[in-house]
Amino acid sequence: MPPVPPTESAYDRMRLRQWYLGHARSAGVERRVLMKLLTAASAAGSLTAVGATNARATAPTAAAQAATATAQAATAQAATAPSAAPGIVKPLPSDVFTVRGTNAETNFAALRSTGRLTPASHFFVRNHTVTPRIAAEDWKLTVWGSGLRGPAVDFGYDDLRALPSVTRTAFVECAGNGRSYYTTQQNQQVTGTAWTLGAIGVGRWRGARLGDVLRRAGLTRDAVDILPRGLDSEVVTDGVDLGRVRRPLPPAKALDDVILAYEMNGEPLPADHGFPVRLIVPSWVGVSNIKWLGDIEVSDEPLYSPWNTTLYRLFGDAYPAEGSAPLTRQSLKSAFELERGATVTAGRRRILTGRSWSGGAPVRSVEISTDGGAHWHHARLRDAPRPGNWVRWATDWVPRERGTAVLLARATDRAGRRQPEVAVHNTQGYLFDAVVHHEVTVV
Ligand SMILES: Nc1nc2c(c(=O)[nH]1)N[C@H]1C(S)=C(S)[C@@H](COP(=O)(O)O)O[C@H]1N2
Ligand SMILES: [Mo]
Repeated sequence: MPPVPPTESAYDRMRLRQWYLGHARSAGVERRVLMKLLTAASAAGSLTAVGATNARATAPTAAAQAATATAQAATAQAATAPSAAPGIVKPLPSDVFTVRGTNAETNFAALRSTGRLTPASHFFVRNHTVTPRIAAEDWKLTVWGSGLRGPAVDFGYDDLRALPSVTRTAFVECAGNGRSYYTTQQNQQVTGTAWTLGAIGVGRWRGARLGDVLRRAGLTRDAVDILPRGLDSEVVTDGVDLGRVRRPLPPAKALDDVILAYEMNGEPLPADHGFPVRLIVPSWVGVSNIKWLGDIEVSDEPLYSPWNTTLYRLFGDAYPAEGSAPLTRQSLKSAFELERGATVTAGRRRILTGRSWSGGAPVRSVEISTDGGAHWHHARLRDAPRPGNWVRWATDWVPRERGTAVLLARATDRAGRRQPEVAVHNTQGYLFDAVVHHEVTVV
């Protein structure tokens, strides 16, 4: 029987209390260092927007510079840089991607020609360092820790493929998707990669259930945290080595719908998206979906890493000093499949298309305004709403007045949540959910 924890936030409050009391272990980074980072994060009111992480030793100087550029500089750089991001293997044509430091954002307009699934050629990449090249035959996954009945258990690529497989359609979306709008739309400072709305993709993932693997490895009822870790290099931020990307999952989620994916859209995973095996954690923040998975610690005491203490919590005026609970579900967003500042012809009918999604519940409806919010009407949904997926929508528009028109799309999900006009600020710019102002020029 899987342990049944309380709600996500109650689970976390308990963990955080245990950690402060010294009853939880900081996995792989000193407690003292984490405490310092935590203090800095909660005090960070006036930081400039940066991609704060650098690839250790491997990134060329240009990459390091790009990764530490300010939001404005990053945007300017993206406009002029050749379509290459240090450490990303696949081609990044500039009509499809905007390079941001070690990451590549999908241009939403480029999704117009794609279906509900995002092809690998269009899927955004978020790399803390660089894409490692790993051969399937050299790869193994080690499951280990105090929450197992016995010693560590290894699974090879073929072992994993021999387990019963499941297929799930799910988005992977960075928690910072939409972050730049805190600054450009709300005039607030945030840290992190200055994404617009393209740090999301929807894949059809096939793999083994994490629950099956954990049970085979001898999971006990005493396990309280499951810590998957990537094989890419250590992440160094401001001179502090945070270790390899890892973030604990509560057993309730790990045993629910999480898979160890080896296929994306019917093909082996591409290198940039985690080959040979990555985690897929439906509806949760992107960082949960650990790529290039190498080991999983199963612990009978609570675990902490920078990715659930100083990073991926909400800090700021609206939140307690130690931050919110670690982020779990993604927020609600909508985007037009149209270039920003596009030129459209007055008096000519056109079809506006876009997509809306929510980590909370399937999208129920989408409203559109073509006059900056004075009038709203419902868009036609072109997909059946499903959890962890987006819906494509369309609406007709005949632009009348010449000049600037502000297009708005506002989704409501089945949990009753509707995109607000203003997102509540947090210092790291996570979970933006406000309606985005999409300006176009009518000529
Ligand atoms: N090992 C590892 N896993 C990782 C990351 C990483 O840098 N290293 N980035 C995370 C983040 S922040 C996001 S948003 C997603 C992005 O997945 P994608 O690059 O396949 O789009 O992967 C997550 N998994
Ligand atoms: Mo992310």
